Amino acid sequence: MSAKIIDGKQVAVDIRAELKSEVAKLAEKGIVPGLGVILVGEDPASKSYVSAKERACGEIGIFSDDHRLPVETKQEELLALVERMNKDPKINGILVQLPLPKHIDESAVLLAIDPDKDVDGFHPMNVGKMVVGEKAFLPCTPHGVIQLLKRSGVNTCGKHVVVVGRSNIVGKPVANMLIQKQEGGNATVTLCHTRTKDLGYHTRQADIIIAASGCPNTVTADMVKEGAVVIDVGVNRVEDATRERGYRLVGDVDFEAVKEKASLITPVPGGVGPMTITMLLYNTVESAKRANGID
Ligand code: L34
Repeated sequence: MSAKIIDGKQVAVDIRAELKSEVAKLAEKGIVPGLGVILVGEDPASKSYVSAKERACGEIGIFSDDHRLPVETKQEELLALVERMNKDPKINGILVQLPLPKHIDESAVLLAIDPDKDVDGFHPMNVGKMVVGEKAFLPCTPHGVIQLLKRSGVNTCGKHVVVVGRSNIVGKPVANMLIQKQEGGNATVTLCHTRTKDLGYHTRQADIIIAASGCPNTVTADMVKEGAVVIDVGVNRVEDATRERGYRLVGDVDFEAVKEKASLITPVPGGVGPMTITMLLYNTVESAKRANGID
């Protein structure tokens, strides 16, 4: 079987069109959603993601307040900026792009963000709400994965999903979202990680594989059941002298081989990445609505 490719870019375009008309309705009420964007340092991948997020904001009518800080920025300066954004009524969401430089305590910064403006869903308050099934900002990449499955007609109810990777950004939250007793959840979830013995033993039993290890070729064709759905969250830059940029992007899945066994598969680029950005826009619009008593 050759898999159908899930077009994440197209799904992102569809959701952004929906959001754009919501933003237009808010504008009639004089409401403009605002996103505070903070990038510390010069990491090339982070710079390109942040620029893409700001461009996407502009396209649907979200105001973005851009702050690019030097790598040597002190933690107190960063915390002071977050505090200003917490108090600024024009700002409905705050994005502190990760990773932060090593001298900054990431969890202290995430804890400083007002949970009502935590559009990344990384604050422990929102993580806790998500785990107990209360309404919360859902982290963008896992939420993007859930939306991709839903909009591709994949029902997770009763399915065995194997998640590969236990990061706070992807693995842990996506596993949690999939076990929730609600639409988009109700799955049986196995969470695998670097200490898992015989990863292939687990993935071969999966109806759905979510690869979020951060390492190319983590999932190879021999590890995939015929007809499985494969979602590749990885975005790895590998050197490639034949490309103008000097690198190409690959996911965590051996795409060429795995697509011959899967029924549905996401590509990299053009799979989960555009959805991450889209769900950030979604959360920012939600936050603006909540701040104005619209639900
Ligand atoms: N605070 N930090 C915070 N929030 C996030 O949600 C992120 N993440 C991850 C890294 N740090 C973060 C992102 O924004 C990963 N991530 C992200 C965002 C966008 C894309 C990939 C990862 C993306 O657009 N990927 C494109 C290719 C982009 C390219 O050409 O480099 C794709 O099609 O996959």
